[in-house]
Amino acid sequence: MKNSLIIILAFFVGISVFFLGKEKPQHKMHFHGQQIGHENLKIVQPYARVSSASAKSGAIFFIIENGTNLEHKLIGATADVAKKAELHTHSVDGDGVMSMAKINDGVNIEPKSRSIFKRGGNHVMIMGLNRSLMNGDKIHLELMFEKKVLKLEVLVDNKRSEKKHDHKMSH
Ligand SMILES: [Cu+2]
Repeated sequence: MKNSLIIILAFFVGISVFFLGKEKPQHKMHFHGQQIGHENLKIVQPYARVSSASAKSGAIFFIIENGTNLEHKLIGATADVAKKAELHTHSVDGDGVMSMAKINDGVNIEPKSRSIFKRGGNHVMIMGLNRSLMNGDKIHLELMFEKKVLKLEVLVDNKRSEKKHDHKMSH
């Protein structure tokens, strides 16, 4: 009697271990318009780059995650270290020459999706820097969305490579 009880117990322990082991980790974040698990509008992985300590301009990159059920539109930015901050994108002309262009009509982020601002693509351009920026320096950035303003601190990170993004982006 005791033995069969132990066998039954062992059986149930075995079954639960089996099912626990099968449980896959939950990936709440997805790319390309798939579900995002949280319910906020937020900025992740921000960083800034300047070409040198004497540069008069720089660029800020980040990912906007719109976990809400509303469309959000980024329409402008300000930074404490610069006279002016603009939303920029890159375009390639007929000769394959890449140049920057100001985004005049904002950037829409669909509900439950994300928008990646990265090198060679969309970025916030900070112009007329009022001091020299070095690696590790802090920038106070305000991102103006139509429905709200997000404030964040961005570190200058000239050594950051874009590899992490490229890997996640590949499909
Ligand atoms: Cu630019």
